[in-house]
Amino acid sequence: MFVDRAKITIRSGKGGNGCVSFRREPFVPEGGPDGGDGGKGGDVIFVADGNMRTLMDFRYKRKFEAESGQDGMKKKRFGKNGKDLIIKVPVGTLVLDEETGHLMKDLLHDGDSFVAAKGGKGGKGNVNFKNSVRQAPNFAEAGGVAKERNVILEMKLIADVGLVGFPNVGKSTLLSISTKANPKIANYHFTTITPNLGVVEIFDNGFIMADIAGIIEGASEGAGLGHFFLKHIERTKLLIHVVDVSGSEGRDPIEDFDKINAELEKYNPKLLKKPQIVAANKIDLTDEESETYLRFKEYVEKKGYKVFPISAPINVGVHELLAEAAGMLQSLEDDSEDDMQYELFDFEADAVDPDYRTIRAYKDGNVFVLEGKQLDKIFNSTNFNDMGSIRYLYKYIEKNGAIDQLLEMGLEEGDTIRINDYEMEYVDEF
Ligand SMILES: Nc1nc2c(ncn2[C@@H]2O[C@H](COP(=O)(O)OP(=O)(O)OP(=O)(O)O)[C@@H](O)[C@H]2O)c(=O)[nH]1
Ligand SMILES: [Mg+2]
Repeated sequence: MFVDRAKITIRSGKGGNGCVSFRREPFVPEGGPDGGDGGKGGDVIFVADGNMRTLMDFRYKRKFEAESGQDGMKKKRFGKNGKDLIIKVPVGTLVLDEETGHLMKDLLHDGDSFVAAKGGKGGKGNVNFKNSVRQAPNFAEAGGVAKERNVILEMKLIADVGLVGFPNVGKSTLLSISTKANPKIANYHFTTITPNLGVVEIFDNGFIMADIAGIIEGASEGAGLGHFFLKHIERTKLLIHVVDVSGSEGRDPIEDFDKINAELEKYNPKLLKKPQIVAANKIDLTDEESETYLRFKEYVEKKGYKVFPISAPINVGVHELLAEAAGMLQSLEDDSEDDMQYELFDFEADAVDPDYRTIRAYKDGNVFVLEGKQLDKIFNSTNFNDMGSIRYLYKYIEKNGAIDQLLEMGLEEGDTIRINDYEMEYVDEF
């Protein structure tokens, strides 16, 4: 089975906390602060790996977490940075943010990489907070929080060759005879409802062939099933257009041929510009000298396509067809890159949060509550056993106008202010 979508949870490492420590030396009565900085948390990084073919691995492991930074230590020693977590994905994987559905990155080339969750910054040790007034800072900065998000990995099938054609013309039969793939084959329309992939092993380099659902008239506007899968063949380098030349269903092969090409062009004009080889299938039900076949051959060749009469189930003519495909692939440049139709989401903009500094104030019963993102960060860095540290928090709140807001809401001396789960009594003069 071919998996082309997976949902996973990633989490970067938390930054290590800054250390609170003071130099202790014999005969030095009051050593200065010497708490070192915490290490940075590890990033979660996606890397495209040319050796991976599927997203199968992600069905079994769904949680990925980078290492946290080590806390700072005394004697100004830095905590170690957390190790980045590298997640390998197949080339051609799209990484989408689950919450917004935005495309974060399209990993198109072998080795492409991107940071999907940045590790938290290391907190500064108390040695950094010493100044002329504050000789003995009894607090340090907490490490930056870890970032967790759900991402969807999506992979467009990257096949070298795409099989297109009306339903029931023998596309899956051709795939099954050319590769180890085992698609369902049956004598009715839309036997194939999900794409199948197979590796054609011919000469030295194999190539990947994809079989999609049959295409019918109107597919580009959504008729039938084929349109769901046309996107899968956008990135193929070459198309094999399978036509039932026996007219076994009462249709004319030339009309079939034109209709499919018209649908491809309507869906995306680039599809019709791709090199195309014509597989004239079910030749066993007619013959190479028949008028219908000769008429078809002449028509198609005049348009510049090569035609190969084949009978897929009995493996007649298939080798010649595949050899032509392999030869053409070798002479083709990879034109898949300019096929991008996605709007790129500016992932970095996500980090610039206009709301970061805002403090929200409201009343919960008798308690005055304050909430804010930067407030959270400073709050987490506060050492509540140390007056200097609490004062720093208080000054921040005051400077941001939150106290004024609370006073307007009726805050009086002795009232309770709550930040996260910490409650403190309001005193007018700190
Ligand atoms: N006589 C004959 N029958 C064939 C040939 N190729 C395929 N068939 C038969 O045609 C029917 C349809 O074959 P499939 O390979 O399922 O066709 P498909 O194009 O994948 O069909 P959908 O998935 O429905 O679009 C099956 O019954 C096959 O056995 C052929 O060359 N000669
Ligand atoms: Mg099929």
